[in-house]
Amino acid sequence: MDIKRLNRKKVIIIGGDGFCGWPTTLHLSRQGYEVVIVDNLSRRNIDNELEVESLTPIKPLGERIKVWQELTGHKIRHININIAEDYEQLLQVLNDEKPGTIIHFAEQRSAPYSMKSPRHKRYTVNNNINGTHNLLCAISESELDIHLVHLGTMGVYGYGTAGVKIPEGYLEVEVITDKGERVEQEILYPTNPGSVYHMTKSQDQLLFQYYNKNDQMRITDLHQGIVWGTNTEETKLDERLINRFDYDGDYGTVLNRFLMQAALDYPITVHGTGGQTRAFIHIQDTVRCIQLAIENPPQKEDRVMIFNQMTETHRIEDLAKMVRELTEGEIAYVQNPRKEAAENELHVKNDLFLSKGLKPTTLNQGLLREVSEVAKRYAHRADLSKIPARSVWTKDQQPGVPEER
Ligand code: NAD
Ligand code: USQ
Repeated sequence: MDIKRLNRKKVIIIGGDGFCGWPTTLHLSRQGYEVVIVDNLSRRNIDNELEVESLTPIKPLGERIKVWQELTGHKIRHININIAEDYEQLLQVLNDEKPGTIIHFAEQRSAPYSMKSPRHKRYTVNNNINGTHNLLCAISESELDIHLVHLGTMGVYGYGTAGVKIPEGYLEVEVITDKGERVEQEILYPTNPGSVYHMTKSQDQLLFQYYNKNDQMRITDLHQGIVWGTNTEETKLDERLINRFDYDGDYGTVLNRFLMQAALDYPITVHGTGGQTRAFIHIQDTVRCIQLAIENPPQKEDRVMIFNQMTETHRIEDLAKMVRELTEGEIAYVQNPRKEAAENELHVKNDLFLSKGLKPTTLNQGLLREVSEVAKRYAHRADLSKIPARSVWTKDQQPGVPEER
């Protein structure tokens, strides 16, 4: 492989039109990276399918890119490819562009959407696993020494690990051989996905292990927690650069949903008892972490580098109470439409990002208020009928609808 052929300051962002991808695109463009977005706009089509829109009025991708260039002089290009299907075109893009880094955001990322029906389960598996494998295969076939940075999820670990601090990807185990000798071994932390979506991320991990071992591919897998917030320093520069704000029962993530619900005088929908504990990260830290990951690539001989991309953990009920205090909202304990533990502890290591210089943005009243104000500003765009989580994990479960709605 000829390292010199690569443009180290060029980044292909696959999924660069999405919630995490768009602010990352702008952040890296501002930092002097040449950015090419590859995105088939499937997320916008899913909005059409679900008959829902981002709470914030997002502009077409072409307009977003034009506004950014007018404001900053930085050029961004967009190539419309379905990476799960258009293998030859994807390979051509890699050979033409020769990027130093590819960031892979392009997966169907909603757990409830992945559980809606057999069609949604199959779409999620086909899109996510084929997309990831096509990308690995294309990098291998191109013979370019590209660093692949993938957005994975904390959900691959499962959440029921009382008393165990979740390590960054790997677990040291002691194996007893048939001669009775104790041998130390490092294995991938056993996966325990909670939805078809999370299962695809578990499968991704094996694909990375294999290509890393076979092709010495340089891969960083970021096990990200639930992202909250909407805007970043760059998306705030002009309303036409605004980021998505998903609030519906399929794509809205929990803290943003709670803030939006309270802002709209809708009951805060806690699933079950709210004893579930989850890992969180603010969108501004997402983009910072990705820059840190790009700038600290693994060496060719290294194993897949896994970072836990999260800054704090919270119980869902505690978040609901925090939002209630901030906004005087009301909490509704609704049926849990998911199959998940009613209560769990969660302790997570995130030493790698801290060691690379991340200064975590943790939950604070100012930031919560900022999201709540965005929700209030665009409240008139909300369709209240889209708020309840209606996708159930098994047929005998009930949707998460507050009683009076
Ligand atoms: P998103 O749905 O907003 O963005 C994904 C983007 O990828 C969309 O623009 C979509 O059009 C594109 N895409 C999907 N499939 C594609 C394909 N086959 N070919 C080309 N483009 C395709 O999702 P997001 O919230 O920005 O999440 C990005 C990544 O981060 C996902 O992999 C997700 O699993 C991961 N992640 C997200 C969160 C979160 O809270 N949002 C948390 C942890 C991890
Ligand atoms: N929940 C509620 N009320 C709601 C919505 C959700 O109580 O109105 C609960 C859910 O039951 C769950 C928790 O909040 O226990 C988190 O749900 P979520 O939708 O915010 O997060 P999740 O489905 O796990 O998925 C999101 C992203 C996904 C990412 C994942 C990171 O959509 O792409 O991988 O967060 S993690 O959770 O760490 O695996």
